[in-house]
Amino acid sequence: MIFITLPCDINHKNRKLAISKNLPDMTKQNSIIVALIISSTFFNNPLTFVANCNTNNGVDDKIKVNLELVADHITGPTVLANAGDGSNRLFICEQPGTIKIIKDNKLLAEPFLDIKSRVMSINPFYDERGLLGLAFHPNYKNNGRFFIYYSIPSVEGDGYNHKNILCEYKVSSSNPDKALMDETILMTINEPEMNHDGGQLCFGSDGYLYIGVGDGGGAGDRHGTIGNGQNLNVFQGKILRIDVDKEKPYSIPPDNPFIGKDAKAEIWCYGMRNPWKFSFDKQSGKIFCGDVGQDKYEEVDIIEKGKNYGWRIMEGLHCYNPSTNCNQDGLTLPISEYSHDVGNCIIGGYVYNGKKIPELKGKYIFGDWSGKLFYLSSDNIGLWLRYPLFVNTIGSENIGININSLGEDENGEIYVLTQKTTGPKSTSGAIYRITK
Ligand SMILES: [Ca+2]
Repeated sequence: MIFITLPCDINHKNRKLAISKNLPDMTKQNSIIVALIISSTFFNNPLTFVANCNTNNGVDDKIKVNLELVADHITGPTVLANAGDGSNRLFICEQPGTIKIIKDNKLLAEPFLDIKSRVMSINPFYDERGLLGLAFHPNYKNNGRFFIYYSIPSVEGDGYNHKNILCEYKVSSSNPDKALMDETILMTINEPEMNHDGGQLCFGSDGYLYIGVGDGGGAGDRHGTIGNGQNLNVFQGKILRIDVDKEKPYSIPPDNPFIGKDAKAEIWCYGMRNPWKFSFDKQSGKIFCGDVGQDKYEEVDIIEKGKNYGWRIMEGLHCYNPSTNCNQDGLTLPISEYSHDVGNCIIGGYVYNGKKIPELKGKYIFGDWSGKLFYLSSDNIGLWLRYPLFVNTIGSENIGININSLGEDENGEIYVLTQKTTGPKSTSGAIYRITK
């Protein structure tokens, strides 16, 4: 594979080629690219381009949106999911352990599920533990099954900070706005540190459940001799894939990539740091993942079976451990990255497949915890370029409050889960719909 990193400015239609200190001769650079494309085609050698965007270069293509307040006074919103049952209700996870319903644009007072007593006690000022994941079974309308991921205390003296558990619940047969309290635990993951818990749950169109797990926390993926991300014998630093339909508590899909190897058979891909949010593009079936960076770079990956996304060898497009001359053989690099000059913690989002904003169709909408909204757009040579998602009423892509998460409704419209004051018990959470 030939790999080349390009700045955002390059070779994008309707935009003047930038002349920067880094690229004094863009014409020459374009000639090199054309030559590489021809040679890679000639030699049947896949060519990978990555847009290395540290500035917002999409001024000419600016798409303007608005944010419509849907609900506020939410406590530490972590997830917005839909049940896919035709009701178009929105289900909001609150980090301390409740799931609330927004029905017909109104937040219901009575929670869908309240498991605050099961979720471990979390620090009111900052904590990454809590209720972190929710996904409804593809056949939820008929079977009422849904899955959550949350943190519970470790057993005293076991050396772990806490456990994250994947559990199955069911809706009440008499009240669609109320879940039963019965719980089946599918998976228990011992976590050495408080942070990098992952927790994203998504069903693919293949009917399997995909689970994002962070690297175990601390900093620099410091657990184990090669870190957790590169260790195929632990769940941490992975996206997992399981079948929740054939056996209890679950089974391994027969085409998982590490079956029969010295590895956990649940692993779909590895080398992740904290894949806090990933999602399927309903149109292409591709998985887009925002993998949170360490100290310098945030990245977006397209997730594929069995691939190694690099952490802790690399942070984004850069060597991390070792800090120079790292071995990049076999690593799959991000489709886009940005430095901490731009943001500090990527919040993965969704490829837009809604109807309200046609110009966003096929673009990957995401955010940064610092309050910025962005989108990636694929150009005609397969480069994903990053642009600010300009919010009209605010006059910026920076909405000025923390972005915890994004979500999608049954119609493909996208929501932003925000919080004005930090801390999982702050009631300053608010949900906004992205509109035209
Ligand atoms: Ca990576």
